[in-house]
Amino acid sequence: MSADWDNVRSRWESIRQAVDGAYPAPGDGSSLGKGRVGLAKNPVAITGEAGAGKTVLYNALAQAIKTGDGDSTRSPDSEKHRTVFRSGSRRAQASVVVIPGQASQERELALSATMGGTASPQGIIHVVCWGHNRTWAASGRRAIEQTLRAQNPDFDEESVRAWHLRKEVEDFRDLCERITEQRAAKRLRWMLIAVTKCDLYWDRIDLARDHYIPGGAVPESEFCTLLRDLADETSIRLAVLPMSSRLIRHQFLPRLRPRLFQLDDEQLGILRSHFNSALGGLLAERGSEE
Ligand SMILES: Nc1nc2c(ncn2[C@@H]2O[C@H](COP(=O)(O)OP(=O)(O)OP(=O)(O)O)[C@@H](O)[C@H]2O)c(=O)[nH]1
Ligand SMILES: [Mg+2]
Repeated sequence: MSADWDNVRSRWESIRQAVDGAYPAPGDGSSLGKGRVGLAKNPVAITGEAGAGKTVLYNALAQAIKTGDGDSTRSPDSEKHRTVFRSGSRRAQASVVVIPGQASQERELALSATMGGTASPQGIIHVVCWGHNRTWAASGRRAIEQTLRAQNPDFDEESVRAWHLRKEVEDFRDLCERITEQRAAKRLRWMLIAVTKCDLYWDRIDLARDHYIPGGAVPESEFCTLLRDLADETSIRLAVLPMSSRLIRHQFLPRLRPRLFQLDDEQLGILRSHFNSALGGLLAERGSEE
């Protein structure tokens, strides 16, 4: 099945206009709530690179973050949640597993356990952040700095972003190959690409859109090519949405200038409620409603 990229793009655009004040947000008060322990319905996996924003995205969807809460820390293990998703009057149960981003035995085990056999998710939220990943350990930050300095002594924020984007696309390639070649995730029906941390690059949001949605930039990004192939080779429903889970400044590397957030709480709420309602729509498809 090939996706209608014009449609994907126009959905993105309507959210951008809502954040910029042209249209109101869907006021249906969607949210994830704590679910009863019961049959695993609607298994959803949250995937993506280390420091991309998976844990914080889950918490934002579950409305577990309040302004002023402490920051997130690296997740060494999978995080499993059973939740009830509320979108207007609709309720859908979901069991969500957040796969840790850093390459490790735990990550590999979690990925193969989640993607294989009967445990296959019906939906994947794949989290990307246009190169604004958090590198948790000081040793990791030093390693990036050394690599970049060797390539160019005047490396800057853009070089750090490019470094992360390269890793991000390889991570996505791996996910796509598991789905198309290894025939993992047999029950997979949809994938939502969450382009998160938009608050850090709202001034260049169109460039981010073209990096992640096919049909915009020429030549196309490698990410777009992978997404296009996924749409052509499978019947998975694909969506690409801008998102922001919390407002917090970003440090690329210790000696570089930090990037400040460019949105306010109200705009964050608009992004969140559009994301929630799209997710609610995907979860509610085909008999998964309570
Ligand atoms: N500005 C901004 N920062 C964010 C956003 N989402 C996450 N962050 C920050 O990015 C860092 C990483 O977020 P996490 O959600 O912990 O990352 P993760 O993908 O779970 O990372 P691993 O646990 O290593 O796999 C944290 O410092 C967050 O506060 C966002 O929407 N905007
Ligand atoms: Mg995490």
